[in-house]
Amino acid sequence: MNPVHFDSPIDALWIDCHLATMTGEKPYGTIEDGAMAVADGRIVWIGPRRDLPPVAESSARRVYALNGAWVTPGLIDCHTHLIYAGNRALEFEMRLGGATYEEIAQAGGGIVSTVNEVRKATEESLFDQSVRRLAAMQAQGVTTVEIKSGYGLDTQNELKMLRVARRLGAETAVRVCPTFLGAHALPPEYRDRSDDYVALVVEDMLTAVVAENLAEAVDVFCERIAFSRDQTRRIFEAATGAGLRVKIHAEQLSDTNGAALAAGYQALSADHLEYLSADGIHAMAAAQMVAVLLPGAFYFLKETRLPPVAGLRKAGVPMALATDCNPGTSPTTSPLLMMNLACILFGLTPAEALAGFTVHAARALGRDQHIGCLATGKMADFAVWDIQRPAELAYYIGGSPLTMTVKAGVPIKGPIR
Ligand code: DI6
Ligand code: FE
Repeated sequence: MNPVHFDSPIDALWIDCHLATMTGEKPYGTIEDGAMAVADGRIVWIGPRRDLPPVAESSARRVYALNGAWVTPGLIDCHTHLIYAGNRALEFEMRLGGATYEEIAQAGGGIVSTVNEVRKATEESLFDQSVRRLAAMQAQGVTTVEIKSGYGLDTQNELKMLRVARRLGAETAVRVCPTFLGAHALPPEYRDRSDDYVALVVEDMLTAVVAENLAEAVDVFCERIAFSRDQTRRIFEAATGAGLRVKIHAEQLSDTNGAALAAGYQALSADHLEYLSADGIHAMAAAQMVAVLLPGAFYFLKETRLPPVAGLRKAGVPMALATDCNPGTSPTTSPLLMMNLACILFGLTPAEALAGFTVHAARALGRDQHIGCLATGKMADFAVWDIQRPAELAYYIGGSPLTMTVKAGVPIKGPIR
């Protein structure tokens, strides 16, 4: 039991609820009929209500009785391309008519068409289009989101995207973790000159991103239709040299052994991973990386090759889940739907799916010291759900039983701006 300090006043006491703490060995880390005390935005006491000292209720400035609701850590969406302009419904129709994602990309569609939209958009318009998606995520319990650049692909527009990310964090109730993904696709003006583009990413963009402190991590799309291993290495050298953590889009469409390459740079995570090999799994385990699985993209591209979930489990590699929210391969803002897809398509348990959007997602962002589970000392970021058991979160196909979210101890009500 944790020490109790109810001599100084606490800001809020949360009672009449069940807690899925996502700590310990048991699935969900359940505390039935639990209680949580919050002061200065952090959890200062958590446990079964019967252990709560009677003085706690009188020393709390506010008491929230939740009517038997379930409380989970606030959901963390650790891989998104949430900032973009326009959409790709036309391309969706083309794909349904028989064109493949790679064919569309090679014909100048795909990512590049979103790049054109983003370059045309003002910062204001990009913000307005993106904040709606963030609001939709928040309505599903999200309190932290990672957002990647990668649709600007020149210095000015990559910075524009990251400034929008910063504004989203400042002007909404959602915590934003920005990632620089200059190496997402080759912009048309660098056709056949990909090494020159990588030089621009490293020398120009990254320098500017670091100077303005606009990103916490650097990501690379390492794939035969994107950037090579050598190019990825060059970017990771520069990024780690500048003190940034790295992550990688790897093994999505083929096995380029990108996860193992990233392991050599103490990467936070490797993401997608349908084609991850046994060697890749072991490299990730040794480097204590997180495997970020993205069932939305798998579903939307009608992929058939499954990520090696059993191998990851056996090797003890934590599995996070994310929406991959993007206009081309995962046009969704729904973490709950991703949990359902991960259970049905990838064979995760509902408890693993929730861990994928909480404790393991926090680690994929290097934020696990402060968020991702409900424990003494953690930020009081949580979601309150009108459900009977936590498996319901992965059970519904769409829909959201969310009652409210709380960020740093503050209940978030209504529209998030
Ligand atoms: N992998 C993906 O699935 C997305 N980016 C990436 O590196 C696709 C992004 C897009 O098509 O706009
Ligand atoms: Fe992605």
